[in-house]
Amino acid sequence: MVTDRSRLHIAVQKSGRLFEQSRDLLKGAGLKLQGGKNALTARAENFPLDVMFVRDDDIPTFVADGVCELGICGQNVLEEYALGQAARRVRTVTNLGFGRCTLKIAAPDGVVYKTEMLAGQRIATSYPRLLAHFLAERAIEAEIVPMKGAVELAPRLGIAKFICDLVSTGATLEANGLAAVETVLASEAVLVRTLKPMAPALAERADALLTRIDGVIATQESKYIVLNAPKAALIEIARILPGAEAPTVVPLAGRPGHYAVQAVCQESVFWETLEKLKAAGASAILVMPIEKMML
Ligand code: PRT
Ligand code: ZN
Repeated sequence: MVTDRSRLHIAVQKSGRLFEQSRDLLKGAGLKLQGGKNALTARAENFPLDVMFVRDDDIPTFVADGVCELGICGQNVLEEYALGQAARRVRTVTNLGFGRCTLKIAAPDGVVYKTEMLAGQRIATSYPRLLAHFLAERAIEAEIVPMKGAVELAPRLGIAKFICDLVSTGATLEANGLAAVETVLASEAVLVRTLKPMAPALAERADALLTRIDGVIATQESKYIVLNAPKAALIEIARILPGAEAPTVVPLAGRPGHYAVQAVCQESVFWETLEKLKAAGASAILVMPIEKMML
């Protein structure tokens, strides 16, 4: 594939569990994407970036080879790929907070599990390298049965006794009479960057986009809180505000000893948090979403 070296390229899953949130992240970073639903690429109108829609399994290769300077994929896919390489050729820039799942070993319901039990057994998985690594670290020899999909059927079909597969809600395991017994890898979507050298102008564009993406991620959890409080309550209130560094405290006009407190909270603000703030003496508490943030 020949790519225009004056533009950035980001590899994103074409369809599947990561597609929507990957697209929303890019939109949140202000990119206006052209191209229809079935297009293989989309051009950003207002940023020198092309999006390439590919299968998630191919994303690490695209980024490692420098066909795309950036990519979004699950850590599961990334680590499985990396274990097959002599050296790491992509760098994880940031965790994206979506696509969370766990690669787990599962056993038939009712098995009283111990790790050593895996020795000599057949384990079906779509992640043979991650599983091999897990077993090697524990000096367990077992037979890995690679499968492309429908791994959860393997025990019922007599192909393997155990499986090693991604789990999010656990419903698939449950429906197949299996129970998760061991964690191999906790995963979420990550933004990756090629380790191939980039021309300085392109690297600058990548940095600019990554700064925007960091801002999008920061605003997702962050809230802006404004409240009133008497002087005596300020220390306790600052302690309760979740993930807020150095709140702004300004005197309230006409109410001696009372202050307005403003803070960016970089963690979730729950009703319980508001109740605690009120109990500590806060009043007129406002919680507002933050639209854009540049850190
Ligand atoms: O076509 P392409 O190759 O791009 O897509 P794909 O079918 O290989 O991947 P896709 O879209 O299923 O998943 C993309 C990524 O989403 C994965 O690589 C993970 O990083 C992440 N992810 C998050 C998951 C899950 N949750 C998940 N639950 N990927 C797969 N599953 C499957 C799992 O394999 C099992 O079959 O969902 C089932 C279990 O789900 P629960 O909810 O029943 O536990
Ligand atoms: Zn895939």
